[in-house]
Amino acid sequence: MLIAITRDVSPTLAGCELSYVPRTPIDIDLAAAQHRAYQDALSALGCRVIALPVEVDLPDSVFVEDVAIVLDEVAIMTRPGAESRRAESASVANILARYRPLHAIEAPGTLDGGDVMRIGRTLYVGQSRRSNASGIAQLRDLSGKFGYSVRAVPIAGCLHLKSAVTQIADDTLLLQPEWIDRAAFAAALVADFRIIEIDPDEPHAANALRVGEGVIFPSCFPRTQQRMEKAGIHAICVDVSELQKAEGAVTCCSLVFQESAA
Ligand code: CIR
Repeated sequence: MLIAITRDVSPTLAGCELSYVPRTPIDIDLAAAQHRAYQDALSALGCRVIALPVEVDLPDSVFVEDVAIVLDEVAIMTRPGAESRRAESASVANILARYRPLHAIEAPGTLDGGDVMRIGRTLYVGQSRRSNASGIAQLRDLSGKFGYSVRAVPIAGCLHLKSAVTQIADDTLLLQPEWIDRAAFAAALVADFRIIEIDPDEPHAANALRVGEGVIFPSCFPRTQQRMEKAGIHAICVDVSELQKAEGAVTCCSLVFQESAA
């Protein structure tokens, strides 16, 4: 069974961290409604959704992806690059401990889950403002014990690796070429990977969430969605406009994993 850990939207979301998008007013009621629809999409794709209670004092706490990396055998609590986000970890660690042995990135390392994309036994990690060399090295050591290899990937112009690239099918990546070099995935390409580039008019469209055989995708990127459809990939579209104003998107609002550890 697939588990999806989520957390309801904080009423203080408007005080979120922002790096590459300008601050604009956020409609909190609409954000909460959009988040419920997102949770419904996760359920429709077969997840048992666990909604952690609101953290009123933690504006970004809806973005649970950033505080943990859940692998088949183990979960690694990150140490988010934004100090304001570090207190989000405790409640997520509590729930994850039911499903996986826990390890943790320690100071001076920083790492955001949004920077980590797994393809097979390889973890691609964005060298972003949030994830530093120590955090990446610690991830390499911790995950290496379970047979994963880590490849650090330069990114530019966006918050996280998964702002620039996500996996949308066994053999397909969705990628924003202005923010990441497709050559970083040459090793995966050898195994017949396809890369679909986002439509240039939709610069933020590379973040899609693969859940089982399905994909959740923001409804505001129809041109990129059409490219996916042409490639035979059908997405469930959700409106996440208010979460996007907080520099979030669809991967960042959940931690999705198989219930039983390998
Ligand atoms: C932040 O800057 O940390 C939040 N406002 C947005 C985090 C989005 N997380 C993600 O894409 N994994």
